[in-house]
Amino acid sequence: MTKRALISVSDKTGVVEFAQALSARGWEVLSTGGTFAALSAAGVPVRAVSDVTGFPEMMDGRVKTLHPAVHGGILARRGTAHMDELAGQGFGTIDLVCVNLYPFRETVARGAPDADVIENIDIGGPAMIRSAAKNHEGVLVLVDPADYAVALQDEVPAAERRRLAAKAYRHTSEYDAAITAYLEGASDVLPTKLPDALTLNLTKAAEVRYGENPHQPGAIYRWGAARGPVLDARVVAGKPMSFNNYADADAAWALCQDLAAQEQAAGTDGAVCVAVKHANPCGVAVADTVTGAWERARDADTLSVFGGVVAVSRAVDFAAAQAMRGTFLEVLIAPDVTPDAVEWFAQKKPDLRVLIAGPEQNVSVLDVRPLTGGFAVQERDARPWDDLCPEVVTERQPTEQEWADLRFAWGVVKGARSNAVVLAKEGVTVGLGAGAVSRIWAAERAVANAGERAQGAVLSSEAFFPFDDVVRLAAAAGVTAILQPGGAKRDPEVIAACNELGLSMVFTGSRHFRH
Ligand code: 93A
Repeated sequence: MTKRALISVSDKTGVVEFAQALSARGWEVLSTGGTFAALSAAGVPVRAVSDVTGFPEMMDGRVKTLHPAVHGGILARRGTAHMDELAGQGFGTIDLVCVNLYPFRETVARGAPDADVIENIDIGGPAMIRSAAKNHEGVLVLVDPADYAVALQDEVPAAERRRLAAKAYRHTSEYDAAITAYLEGASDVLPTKLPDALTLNLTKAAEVRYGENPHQPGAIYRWGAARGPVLDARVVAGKPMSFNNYADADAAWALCQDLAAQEQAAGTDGAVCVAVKHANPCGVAVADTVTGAWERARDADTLSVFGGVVAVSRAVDFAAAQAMRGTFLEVLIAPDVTPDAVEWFAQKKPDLRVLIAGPEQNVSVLDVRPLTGGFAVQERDARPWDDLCPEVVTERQPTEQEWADLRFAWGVVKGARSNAVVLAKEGVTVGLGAGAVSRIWAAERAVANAGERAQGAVLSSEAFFPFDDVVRLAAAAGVTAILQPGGAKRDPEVIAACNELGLSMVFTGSRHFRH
């Protein structure tokens, strides 16, 4: 009997050649709308699924393969009475199911509106994949173009069919996990692979006088229809934004939001203030009020905050505005600024750009770095603290206060350029070494910054320690607990140094490079 393959793929990589090869081997190929069009355009003999079901694709494609002619043809146990039941309905078997799913993760990743994301939840595809994988003794299931060649063998061994079935269930379960994460509001719906093509589609969003320096032309662009907290911020007072202001405000706001979410998840719900210089944090603090958070962040490094860009996680009121009186700042960005504060800024600090952050919907989760002739693209590092399984690797356990500080320091170090080391105490950074070309230099900078304040502070590093030198330096300065990813060859030496010096050390298993 003629064997039948149902091919319904969103990622059409290699599908024409595969269908051609099946057809040449005498298979009948059935396909859904888009796949049917692609195959017939390439001259591959193909039959529409709607011709087999006797129903047209309905509801914009929501219902195209959900029919007994399809699922009966897949699920009928070969060599049993199921075959008579199938024939009794006038249906034939489907012996191969080749399906990959609507690009759900990719749709989330490009910052599409919620309705588009929901429409990209595939129902019929996973149903067919799961049916075929259940009946893998009689049906081949293919979810990956890399496996197409396997199906072209004359006889596919039972073990191979089982491997393909397991792979199929892994595929649908990861797909469901991504949907669950999206619906629960997670920011990291991880694509296992970024799309083969990205449409950059950049349109000018704002003019700036020049780029990073006056001899470089520059402008601010929007990616597609994306909205951004800084890109779409309202400048309620001050001078026009510059190229560097945009870059630093975006960095400050992103770190501030991440830390505020972290505080909220930990149940402390403090106000966060982040001061940034040249895309790196220079003072970060949590407090009960915005005024308190600002004062602590400022005092963390009174020298570097001069000319800084400041983000706060709550509305700036008159009191907070006045607390900024004595410090020269370039930009302030907040979720809101009360009218009396705006008026005060406009009168007393006419140069300060005061921004009310724009709506954050559809913020791109992609992180793009320019290369000559292209871009390096990755997902933004949005891993939350709750994703980690921190493990204490020393005899000494961190105290409750140290745990809170380690979490806070980890949140800050993630937002700093590598190599980065952060010293923190009671919800404020006391020493920051960022953008250093060696880890020990980052640590030395942080310790020097901290001075006396290193006593009883914790230390966090975004990457592991190749040697025990950072531990010895930190201990000599008075640091009591250290958090780092772990995973270096000399970890045993590093842990031994902590034990010898009476420090606690926590491994997170997760590094956070930011080059
Ligand atoms: O909208 S669906 O959930 N309803 C269905 O009945 C259905 N059947 C196949 N999506 C469905 N598919 C999916 O369509 C497949 O998983 C595949 O990703 C896509 C292929 O559509 P086309 O052939 O029209 O490009």
